[in-house]
Amino acid sequence: MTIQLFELTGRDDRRFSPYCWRTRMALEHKGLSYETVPARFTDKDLIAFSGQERVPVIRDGDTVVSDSWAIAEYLETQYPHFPSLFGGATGHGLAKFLNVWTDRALHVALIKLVIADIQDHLDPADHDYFVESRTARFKKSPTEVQTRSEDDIKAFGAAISTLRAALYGQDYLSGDAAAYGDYIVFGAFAWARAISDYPLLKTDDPVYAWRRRMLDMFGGMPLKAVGYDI
Ligand SMILES: N[C@@H](CCC(=O)N[C@@H](CS)C(=O)NCC(=O)O)C(=O)O
Repeated sequence: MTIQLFELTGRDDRRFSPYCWRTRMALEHKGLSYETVPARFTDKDLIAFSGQERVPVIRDGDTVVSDSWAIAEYLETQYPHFPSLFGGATGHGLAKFLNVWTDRALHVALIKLVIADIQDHLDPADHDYFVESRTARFKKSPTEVQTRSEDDIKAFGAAISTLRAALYGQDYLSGDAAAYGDYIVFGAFAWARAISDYPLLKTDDPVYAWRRRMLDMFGGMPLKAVGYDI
C-alpha cells in the first residue's frame, strides 16, 4: 500500500521542511512506495486528522504518525525486513543524539542565515502567518534576523566544523553508507537549497562533497527537487 507523506511546500512546489526531508529520505531508504501531499503552513485542515498542526505526517493504511523521529521509529519497527534506518539499537541511540544536535545547534545557526529567504519563497497564502509567527518567536522580523552578521556566519561555521571532523575518514556520518543520521543532517541542507541561493559551504569542503553524495542518492531524487544549484 502506498504511504502518504504530508509535506510542507512553498511557492513553485519548493519542499523546504528539514523534518519532511528526513522522512522522505527514510521512505526512500526503506524502499517503500509513497506519495507526497503538499501542505502549506496555513493548510492546517489538511493535517487535522493527525491531531496536531505540524508536518511531516504520514498515513500508512489506518496508521497515522506525526513527528519525523516518531515516523522513523515507526518505519523501522513496522518494516524490519526492509533496509535498516538505524543499524540496530546502538545506531538508534546515536541517531537520537544527532536528531537533538541538529535541532538545537545546526538549525538554530542555519535559520538566521536563510529565514528571510524562506519568506521570499512562500506561497502568498502563507506570507502573513509566517512573518507574524516568526516575528513573535525571534522578537524581530525575518528580514531583521537575516543580516548574515559575522557572528551568525561564525556560529554556522562552528556547526559545520563538527560535521567536517565527523566526516574525516568516512564518506557518511553513519560510516560507509548513509543511514538515518545522515538524513537528519541532510534535511537542513535540503531545506536551505529549496529556498536560498546563499552558498553555505565552500565547494572544496568535505561537507560539500558529502552533501553532493546525498543529493545524488535514490536516483538523484533530492537533486531533482526544486531548489538552487549551489
Ligand atoms: N519535531 C517535529 C518538528 C516538525 C515541525 O516543526 N515542522 C514544521 C515545518 S518545518 C511545521 O510544521 N511548522 C508548522 C508551523 O510553523 O505552523 C518533527 O521532527 O517532525
